[in-house]
Amino acid sequence: MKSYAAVDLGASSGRVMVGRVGPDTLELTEAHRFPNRPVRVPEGLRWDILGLYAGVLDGLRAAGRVDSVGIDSWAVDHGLLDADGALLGNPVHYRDARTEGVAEQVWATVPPAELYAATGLQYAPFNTLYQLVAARSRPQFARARRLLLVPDLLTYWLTGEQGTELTNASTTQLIDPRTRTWAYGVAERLGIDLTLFPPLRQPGDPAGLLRPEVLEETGLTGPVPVTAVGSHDTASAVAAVPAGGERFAYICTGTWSLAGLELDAPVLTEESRAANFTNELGLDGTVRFLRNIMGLWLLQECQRAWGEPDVEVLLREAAGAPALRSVVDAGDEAFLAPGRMPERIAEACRASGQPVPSGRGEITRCILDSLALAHRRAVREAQRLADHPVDVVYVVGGGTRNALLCQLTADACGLPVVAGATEAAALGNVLVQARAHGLAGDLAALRGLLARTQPLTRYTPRGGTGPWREAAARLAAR
Ligand code: LFR
Repeated sequence: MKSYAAVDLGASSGRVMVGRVGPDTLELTEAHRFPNRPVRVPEGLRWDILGLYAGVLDGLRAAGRVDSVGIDSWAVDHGLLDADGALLGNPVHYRDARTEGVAEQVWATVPPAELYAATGLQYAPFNTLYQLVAARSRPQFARARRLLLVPDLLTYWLTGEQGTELTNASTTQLIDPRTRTWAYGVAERLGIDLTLFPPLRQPGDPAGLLRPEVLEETGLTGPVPVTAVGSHDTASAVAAVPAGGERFAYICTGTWSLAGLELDAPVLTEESRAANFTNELGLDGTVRFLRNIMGLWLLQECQRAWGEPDVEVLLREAAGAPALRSVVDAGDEAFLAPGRMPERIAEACRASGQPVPSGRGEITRCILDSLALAHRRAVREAQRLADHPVDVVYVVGGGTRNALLCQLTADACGLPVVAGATEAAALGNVLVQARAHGLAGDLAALRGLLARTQPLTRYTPRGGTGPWREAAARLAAR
């Protein structure tokens, strides 16, 4: 049996998990969890990357002896390094406003349809491409010689070695999902210097050894290898979907809901672009064809506004509130920025001529109904756009703790939901390391191990989908 440390950084917390893996064993324990608190300074919203790195070191110390370390995090964000390899400022948060209006500038050179045909990436204002165009007029950018995505930056600090892991690179909008390498044409037309990125690395590739200083600080005994994993957290989470066959959809729930399909090839049609589906790269040559939905961010922001009440209390109140009374479009970019969330939700209900939810229970219910409705829409549209029917929806990630959300998702989709793998990203991270260090098996075999070892809960749809169709029509009529 071998042990692996999975560093998994989410938008609101980071954790270091230890996975013990054998042919019929997969046990995950938490070594350390720490908050990830973005910081607003005069120039904008920033990640406290040094604090996160300190959390990683604390976690490795708590993890003790492991056979390898792997890192995953949210996507798109990055640090810039100068010629000496020193970090130039704090990485900018993807919810920062600096990319406002930047897409239009990009589209004047590469129209949106061409950009989609070349990169398969959904439009999101925070795609690394737009961030780079926003950044390049800044004096700091002139000094940048290297760009490292967040997990690659932390890997560099741990090992001294630089690389660009592919699944996360696919969220930059600078990768061609057909060739699985850089979209050279797009970069050239937009004047983006691809030599800023170190060479691509595949999940499973070696990424160096912990530096002697890191060993000393963590009390570990070397050599300890760092292994590239699906370093985009969603890539790791999709790898950990405990599905048996092929006819499944998945929803990775957490701060975001990422809902879609695993495919062998990207869908680059105009229809898919109009529906804002993305083609991110997954493990073993797969494509993650999915849509970003605002996810539990909507609730987290309300909790923050309400002084952090206990989520269990809110869910109990929501369960008693009237169902599907008011819904909002949980895919709407209008909800991306932080702040005033209860008011913004109320405004959206008012603007669409629906009753305005009042009180915490009703607002929480509105959020959960709206998320389930957005899950339904994404699962249905993905099947149609990819011509890939499904019989079951797997829900993984933090949202699996929310039984009401899982049940509403089953009801809305009119499909059974199987929920499990609460720490999906960490599980996928561990499995890719295990495979790189001797565990045999393709993706299906890894999923078999998950299905045999992880507790799963099945939710059967209740009633017909009529009320959900009606709620969808209400939003569409806006
Ligand atoms: C989820 C996630 C999403 C990505 C968003 C921003 O944690 O990685 O997949 O679109 O964060 O990076």
